[in-house]
Amino acid sequence: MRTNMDQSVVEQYQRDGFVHVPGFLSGDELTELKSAVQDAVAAMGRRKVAGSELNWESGDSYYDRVFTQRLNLWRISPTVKQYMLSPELGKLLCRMSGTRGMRCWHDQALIKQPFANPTAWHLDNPYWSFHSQQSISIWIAMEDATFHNGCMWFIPGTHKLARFDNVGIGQNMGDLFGLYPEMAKIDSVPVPMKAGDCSFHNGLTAHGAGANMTRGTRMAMTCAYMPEGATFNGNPNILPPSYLKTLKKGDVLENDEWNPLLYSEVAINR
Ligand SMILES: O=C(O)CCC(=O)C(=O)O
Ligand SMILES: [Fe+2]
Repeated sequence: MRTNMDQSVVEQYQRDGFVHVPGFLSGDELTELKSAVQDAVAAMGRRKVAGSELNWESGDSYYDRVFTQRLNLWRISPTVKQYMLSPELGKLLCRMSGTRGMRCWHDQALIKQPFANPTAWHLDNPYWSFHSQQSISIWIAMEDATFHNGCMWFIPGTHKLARFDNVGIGQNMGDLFGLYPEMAKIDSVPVPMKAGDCSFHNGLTAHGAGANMTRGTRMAMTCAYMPEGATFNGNPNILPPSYLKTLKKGDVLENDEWNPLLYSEVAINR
């Protein structure tokens, strides 16, 4: 994993709210992570969140046909955990987002099946159980992501325009722009990737992906991260009921079982 990043990459991320990093994984790393993700997805069957009885996929909704979505693979795959929760990656995420510590929010395998629906424009952070201008996600291409099979698109600078209001990932690609008309005035940028490339995006950057027009899959492994010290905003998202019932708004989200710490300057200086 290429976690040693030039300052120009960090600056690009901070300015645009996203950045593309070619060759993030070596060929061997790609092979190892991809087979671990495939095994974990197979082990989960129709269960969407590892280690949770909630959220079974029916398979026939519009959203189910945007992508096959499986969350928290790190809980059942030591290899996925080793990559997505790596301390070196955590340190890079802190550098990019300007925070002192980073926890895992959730990982996700996102596989656009043949002829899958597009991913409507959206923001990520408003879905989650904390609000932060510094949340960050990594999106790693496990297969080439192309114009044909649904590569990611971003709108530069929108992380500076967004509030914590959101729309769902529905059938209308452009609903987000009803909420944020100013974002529709900026040109969107496609990010086709070779397998092993990655992108980083801020949880408030507007992004989406095209339909998969091909008979092949478009497989990505992603992970969202929460700055250390972020507090509960009342939104359950994927937190389990047993944990939710112990939380009230404003509590710091610091449960190591659900949101493990990748890296913290504070812990290192202690
Ligand atoms: O892979 C996709 O189509 C969408 C990914 C996404 O929205 C994300 O990683 O936040
Ligand atoms: Fe997203």
